[in-house]
Amino acid sequence: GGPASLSRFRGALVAAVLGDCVGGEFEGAEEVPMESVLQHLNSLDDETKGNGILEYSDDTAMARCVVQSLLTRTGFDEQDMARRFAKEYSASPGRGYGNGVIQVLKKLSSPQLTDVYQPARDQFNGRGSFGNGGAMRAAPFALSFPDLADVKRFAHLGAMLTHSCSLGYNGAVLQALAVHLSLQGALDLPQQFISRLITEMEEVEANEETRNDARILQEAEKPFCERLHRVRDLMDKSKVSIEEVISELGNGIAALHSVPTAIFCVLHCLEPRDCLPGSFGGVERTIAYSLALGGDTDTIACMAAAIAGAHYGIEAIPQSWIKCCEGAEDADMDAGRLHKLYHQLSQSG
Ligand code: R7I
Ligand code: MG
Ligand code: MG
Repeated sequence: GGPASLSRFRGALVAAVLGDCVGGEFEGAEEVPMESVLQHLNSLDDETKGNGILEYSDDTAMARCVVQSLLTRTGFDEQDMARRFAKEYSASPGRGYGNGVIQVLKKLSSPQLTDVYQPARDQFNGRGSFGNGGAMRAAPFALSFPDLADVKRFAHLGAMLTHSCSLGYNGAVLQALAVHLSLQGALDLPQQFISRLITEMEEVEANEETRNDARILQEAEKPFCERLHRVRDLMDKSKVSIEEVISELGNGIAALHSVPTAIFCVLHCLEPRDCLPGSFGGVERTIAYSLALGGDTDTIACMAAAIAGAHYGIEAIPQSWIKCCEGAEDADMDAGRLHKLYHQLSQSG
């Protein structure tokens, strides 16, 4: 489809759910042989095996809250979004939430709470969380707001409800920017895509909070920009090993060690790869490759798949995968609603 087509919206939101559901199998595993990944993915096609339904985790649970809030409020409403996070957590606390964020979600359900951003600020001795929990649910911001400045602003604020460290919320901004650009067709020119992300993040990271957090955590002055340069260097190499990707970009639970990694997975899988079946389309390649990195597989696959899905569209997603992932059909319906909101906002803006 063309820029911002319905197929791209559906592709992005559905693929994100698949990445989460399918990636859950290997979350936290240190080494994941590609053979195990392909075995797991092949079993999705085999209905007789009766794999049952793969459940989604906190990644999708929170993204669904973001979607419902943006749709119901026709835009960003921090009170409403915070309430939905809290309600979702108390209804299904067993979705695999990060250890720290649970405290925030409990505090957010208190009726006495006046500032919904305060619980997040109290995390980790007042420094805030740098986990990837803000980034894992950032795609819906790109699918709601046509204007780039709005995508950045609301992805930032949406992440701040749980992640007040710049290394957390800037990861959410980067993930939303990547989905935004992919939706416009920017992955047709991968070199320009990565350059564009670097240019945008130069601006996003040009402030006191980012410099402070980076200094305290002993990172480069503009941590995400530095990582995106590493992504570009890896893109330029003719051969890249899994070990190299992990050591250069990471596969961990910090946004800094997972959002640039997810972006690399998408870029690396734009073309067929020897290690992946020739029958795989782009979304399948991206998810398979993300899982083979090990570590925070559900989240890296979820974020990479959202970006890839916005590029390839819904046609690139196997029906059999949709059928065995909890919440995939819902995501498809919601994508249609977000597509409407997006085009409604682009006419009024
Ligand atoms: O970021 P968050 O929502 O976790 C998301 C991850 C995804 O992989 C999900 O799939 C789920 O498995 O969890 O939750 P947080 O608790 O805010 O952050 C995750 C973890 O990062 C924390 O439990 C800490 O171990 C670590 N972390 C920090 N550690 C030290 N200092 C995050 N921020 C800090 C910090 O400032
Ligand atoms: Mg999860
Ligand atoms: Mg995870």
